[in-house]
Amino acid sequence: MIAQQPYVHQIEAVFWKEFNRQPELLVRGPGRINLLGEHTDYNGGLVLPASIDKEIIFALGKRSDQTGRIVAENLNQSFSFSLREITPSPQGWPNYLMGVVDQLQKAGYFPGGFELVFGGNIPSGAGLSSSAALECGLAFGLNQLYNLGLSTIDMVKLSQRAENQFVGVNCGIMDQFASMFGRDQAVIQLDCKSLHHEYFPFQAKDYVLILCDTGVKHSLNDSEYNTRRQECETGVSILQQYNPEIRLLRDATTALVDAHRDEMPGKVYQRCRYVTEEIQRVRVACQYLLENDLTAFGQKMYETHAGLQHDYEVSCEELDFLVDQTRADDAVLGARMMGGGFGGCTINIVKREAADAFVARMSAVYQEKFGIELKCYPVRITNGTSVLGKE
Ligand code: GAF
Repeated sequence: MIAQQPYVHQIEAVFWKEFNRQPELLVRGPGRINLLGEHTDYNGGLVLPASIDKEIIFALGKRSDQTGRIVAENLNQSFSFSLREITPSPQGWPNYLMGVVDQLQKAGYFPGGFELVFGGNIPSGAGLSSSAALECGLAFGLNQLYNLGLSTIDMVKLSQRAENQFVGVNCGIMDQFASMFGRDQAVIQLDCKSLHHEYFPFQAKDYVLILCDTGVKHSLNDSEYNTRRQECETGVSILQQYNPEIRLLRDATTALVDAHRDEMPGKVYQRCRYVTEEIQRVRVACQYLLENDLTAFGQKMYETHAGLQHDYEVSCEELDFLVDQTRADDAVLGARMMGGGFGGCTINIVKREAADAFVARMSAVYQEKFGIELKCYPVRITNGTSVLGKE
């Protein structure tokens, strides 16, 4: 169980103030990190995420009508909608929640109305999947509140569809899966094709995971994400001409991609090679975790960064700078950009005893180079979405 944060009481208090009663249910929906396996999920490959102690708390209660009344505590905003007529809102954030209700209904589940206050400590825009935490937390909460009978994997898939179809972001399944299936002190090796998953121990007693937030989000983000997906699909269609059994890049090997290099446009070749190498890297790195060899694991993180920087081309100056700054630091075992790219955070494995010095040094050099205050978040791996108090 993780220690309850002071904002849990704040959220309960706001629920009282708004709705004049206690919430019936408190749910915790965590954000996620990803240790390795970047841009592999939509290629059916392996990823290695975990849910963390950056979270959204949901205070929920039933209503007797068909209305959803929502208060976003951090934003000091509220929103109401009819469950009978769900249409996207220009306000943005309500779409992650309405999308879940919409998908529940499309799948034949009909929760009644609800009152919701949510808030937490996931830094916005840092790439820690507050969107997946929102979707999964509400799916989980309504499933509990109304006894809908959905399985955990149903809720994951439904939350991903909410993001794809209602919000309009063409993400893979990693973020929602990690937010739901996370486990204390373990990373999840998820096969994004079969959805088979295994937990690998990540008990970095002498080390701490620190996220360094660039504070930037370059606008290329969404369009380039979709372009990468298309480039991977182009690669698959070329490989398919020779190997009809290949449906996704995860069905190919680096050797096969190399064998067809001449048939592929240069960028398509680079993307495909990165993806096949990255999937293999996850396999090898998990073996290192079993051997408790975090030094070798950290080297794989640097290899991933190089692939994302040079072959997949989703990094940016700020991320590269932060990773480069760690290379000569003996206290850092591994560092890389994390998530979709073009901004957000780097993830670093740092010796616990050197963590404060690491944060101070990184903040100073980043401020000097870019004039931006570097926010650093030490994170702990926790259980996934759960009823608060029962995690
Ligand atoms: C974003 C997406 F939402 C994930 O599905 C994944 O593709 C990731 O980028 C890159 O690994 O977080």
